[in-house]
Amino acid sequence: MDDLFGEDRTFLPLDPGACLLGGFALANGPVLLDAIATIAAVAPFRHLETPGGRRMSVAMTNAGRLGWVSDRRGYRYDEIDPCTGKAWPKMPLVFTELSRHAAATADFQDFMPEACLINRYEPGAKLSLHQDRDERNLDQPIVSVSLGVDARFLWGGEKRLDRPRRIILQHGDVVVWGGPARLTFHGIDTLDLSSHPATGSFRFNLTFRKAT
Ligand code: MD6
Ligand code: FE
Repeated sequence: MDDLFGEDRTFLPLDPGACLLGGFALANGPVLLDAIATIAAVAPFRHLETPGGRRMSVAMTNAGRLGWVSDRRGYRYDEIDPCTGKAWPKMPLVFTELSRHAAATADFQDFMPEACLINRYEPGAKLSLHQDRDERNLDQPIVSVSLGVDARFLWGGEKRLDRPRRIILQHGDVVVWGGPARLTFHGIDTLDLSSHPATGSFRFNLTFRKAT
């Protein structure tokens, strides 16, 4: 699908090692949203505390062997959900297969996700510029799936102060990045109040990682 500027969103390179696969997950949207609801019934969305003591505006949960968590002690991956004291819900097969297919399409073969962080944004929520560096294996890419309300994705550089580009992420879009782009600073700008037929005022994001 082309946008007004004639860019091909079905495979849009962002930087070496990073690309947007526009609409890649569109056909799986309903199944993915069903799976998110099933996961959240067991491991509820919660607003984690940052190591600095602030409540994150994005609500999070996880699926898979490992889940990403944050508290006063720092950021880490944990096999146990601190909310329930139990293991995280299993990664649904559709998650694993979609993320592997997206990674391979972006030329990262044999991606094997261990963790799926599920982010839920409400209007006003945002995610400040950050690097994903809590994973031991930085050779593996990250696969990120957007569902629901559009977001302005901030795509920066190697340094926090590099001025970020703004890229609109829509329902069904997938971003894959790794290799030379693996430590690129990125974030999500404050979510607008709007509505999507599949999710109401929410945006969901799935990020798949090999954590260990
Ligand atoms: C989001 N995503 O799209 C936030 N991190 O809601 C991330 O922070 C992110 O999309 C690493 C890789 C892909 C991502
Ligand atoms: Fe991130």
